[in-house]
Amino acid sequence: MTTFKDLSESILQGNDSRTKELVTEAVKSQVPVKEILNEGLIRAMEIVGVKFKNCELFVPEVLMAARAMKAGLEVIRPLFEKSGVKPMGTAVIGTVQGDLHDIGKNLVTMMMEGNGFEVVDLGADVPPAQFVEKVKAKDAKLCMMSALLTTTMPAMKTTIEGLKKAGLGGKVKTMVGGAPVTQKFADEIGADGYGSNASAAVEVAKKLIAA
Ligand code: B1M
Repeated sequence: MTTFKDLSESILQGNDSRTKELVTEAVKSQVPVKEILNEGLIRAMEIVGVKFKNCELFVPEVLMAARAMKAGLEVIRPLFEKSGVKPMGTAVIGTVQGDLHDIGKNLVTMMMEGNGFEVVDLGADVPPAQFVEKVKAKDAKLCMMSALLTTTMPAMKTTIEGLKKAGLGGKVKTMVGGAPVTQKFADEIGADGYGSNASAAVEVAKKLIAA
């Protein structure tokens, strides 16, 4: 039987095939998907973060861990996707310009899709103009921005300003998130919503759509 300790170890070792195997085993043993995600995959990346900060892990190891985590995510992704659910609305999502961190953004995407949103994922390092263009083209109800670096957080403000300049201010709701982002920052830059984690992001997105 898979333990979260085994799962953490396989992610820390950057072993993607083992991670996939362990997540598959956990699913077969009927461990709730949310638990696999929160207690297994996300917890492991938190440990990676601490080790990275303490210089116990370096960029290549962190990248391998990220790849292993993604392999685990792919196993549970279909379980989040409900078939036949009418889309709640379209959301455009991306990691802002200058920022390559995409794991948290991918999690938010997955949770949004699992909750019936149609999500257009622009990837990482997304310039403000690209957000604006896609929101317009897809008539999106939500523009969701992720940032993991304090240095890239200002790009969220620039993007919100770009949407307003393009006349989309009243049409699209903006949401921000990522480890260094706070509710206070979201308020300061005029974002409509903030999510501290992927589940919270979905709840906030639903409220914004309903408003
Ligand atoms: Co980077 N990195 N990194 N890194 N990295 C951090 C962010 C850092 C905190 C590490 C540290 O020093 N402790 C630090 C930032 C410091 C700062 O800005 N104050 C840092 C740094 C400095 C850097 C580089 C500059 C390092 C270098 O090159 N010297 C460089 C920058 C590259 C760039 O972006 N231009 C860099 C590079 C990398 C890798 C490429 C090696 C890799 C990224 C791989 C990838 O994403 N494909 C990486 C990683 C993996 C990390 C850490 C270790 C883990 C991030 C992660 O994936 N967490 C990270 C340390 C940490 O955060 N503890 C670190 C797991 C993920 C599930 O959490 O993304 O927070 P998170 O997402 C959460 C919530 O925040 C929220 O939901 C998610 C799920 O709950 N959320 C949203 C996220 N987006 C949301 C959007 C929403 C709502 C909620 O609405 C729109």
